Amino acid sequence: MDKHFFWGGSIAAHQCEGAFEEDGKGLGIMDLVTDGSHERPREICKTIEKDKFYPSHTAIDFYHRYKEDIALFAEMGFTALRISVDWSRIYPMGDEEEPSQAGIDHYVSVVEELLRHKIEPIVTLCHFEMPYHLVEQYGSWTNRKVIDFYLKYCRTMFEALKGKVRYWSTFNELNHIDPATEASDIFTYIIAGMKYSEMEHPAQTLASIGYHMTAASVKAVRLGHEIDPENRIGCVFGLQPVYAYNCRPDNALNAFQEMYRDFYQLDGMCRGRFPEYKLKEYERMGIVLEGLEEDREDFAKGTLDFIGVNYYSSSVGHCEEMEGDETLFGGVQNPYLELSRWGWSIDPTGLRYLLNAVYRMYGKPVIVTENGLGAVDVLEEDRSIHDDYRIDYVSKHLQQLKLAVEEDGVDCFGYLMWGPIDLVSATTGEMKKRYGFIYVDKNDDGTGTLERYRKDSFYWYQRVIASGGEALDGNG
Ligand code: BGP
Repeated sequence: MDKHFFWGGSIAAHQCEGAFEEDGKGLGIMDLVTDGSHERPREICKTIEKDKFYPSHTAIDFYHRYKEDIALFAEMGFTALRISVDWSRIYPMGDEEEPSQAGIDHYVSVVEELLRHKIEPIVTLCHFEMPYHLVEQYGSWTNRKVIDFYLKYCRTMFEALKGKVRYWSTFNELNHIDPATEASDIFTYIIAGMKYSEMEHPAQTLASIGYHMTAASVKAVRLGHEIDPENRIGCVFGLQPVYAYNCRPDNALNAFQEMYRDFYQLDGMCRGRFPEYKLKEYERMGIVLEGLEEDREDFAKGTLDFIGVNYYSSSVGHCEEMEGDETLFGGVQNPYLELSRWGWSIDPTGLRYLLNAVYRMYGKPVIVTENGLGAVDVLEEDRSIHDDYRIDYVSKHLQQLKLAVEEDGVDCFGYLMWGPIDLVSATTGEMKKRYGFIYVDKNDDGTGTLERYRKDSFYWYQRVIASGGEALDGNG
């Protein structure tokens, strides 16, 4: 791979930092979500209840251990790390006049530590970390005032990290909410702090949230470019190929529609205008959007510099001939693919398919901002962890990524593995669903020493990076 290709990983503040009450941090939406499991959904609370366990409150204590963890990433040879800033550390309530200096200082220190190790920081401005007060007091993204609060927060970070951070993402996975389809509570909550089942007019609410976040992103891109023209600003999407079950035209059309449902915001951010087809659909559904005229210029001038793709699995479009289990992100399970223990299909070819689709559609540089396998790891007595299944997963995906770049000509400039250090699962709240190259001694109930241990995959990824992506087989 090109020598400028970014090799690294992605983490998110609410899943790794802990320290949820330190240095004036406000309550973030994920601070109200309890632990759960594959079988038991996480509970979404309105206040913190004493007898419940909230994994984000302590997480893996990255807030205090970031130096030690960044040294481990450097040891693996990382050239990039995607982190997120927790909005509620900068503006604890979201609507204050002045930001919290302690919050800003913390992220400046983290970024400086990365730079000291020659690791490029890639900063997500909102990875499910909205101040809860903005939900309670203002109705979250249904209210256009929240766009202004978000932009104020973005300005604070663009200015604080000017000259230090060049790569930004306005949001993480603001997709998965489409007014035409039923959403799950956890998805609408992590994106906007609101439960789907409690929305009075779900279609209108989801459309407003989706539109306002898209408008917030294009405005943030403009702002970031004004503050520093060197800034490269993208947005991260959680995408998956949806295959047609067979060549019956109806099935092909349905699979297409199910797949591209996740793309309307990306269209809006890349093509200089909010998509006409979505407005037509809204008209038919009686949905009204506010601010279209006012935001027009921002859409035209705030197009993305790059696209971040989070890729985990693929699915099959619904059709009469096949009944299968529903997947988390829509569509049904593909009978040709194996599933992870959490029911996510494993489809390396899907990564090549998706990178091609996204690159050909928009012609913009693409980066894999997340990819990985959630699995149960065993810590042996000698503190080793033999995770050959993870090596196999990442290796096969990297082989497909290479084909996309070297044979198909996709301009993909990096691979960031999700959760290079074990952290709290977003959908289930578990620690046991581990992604890392680095094992963290922490259990689902919060017990554990928090010690870090290198897994077999740690040494494997180190060899992959050192070889510039050549040594992809299990033995390096
Ligand atoms: C993505 C999110 C991440 C991460 C990942 C894995 O959608 O951007 O925050 O959590 O999925 O999901 P999980 O943690 O539920 O296994």
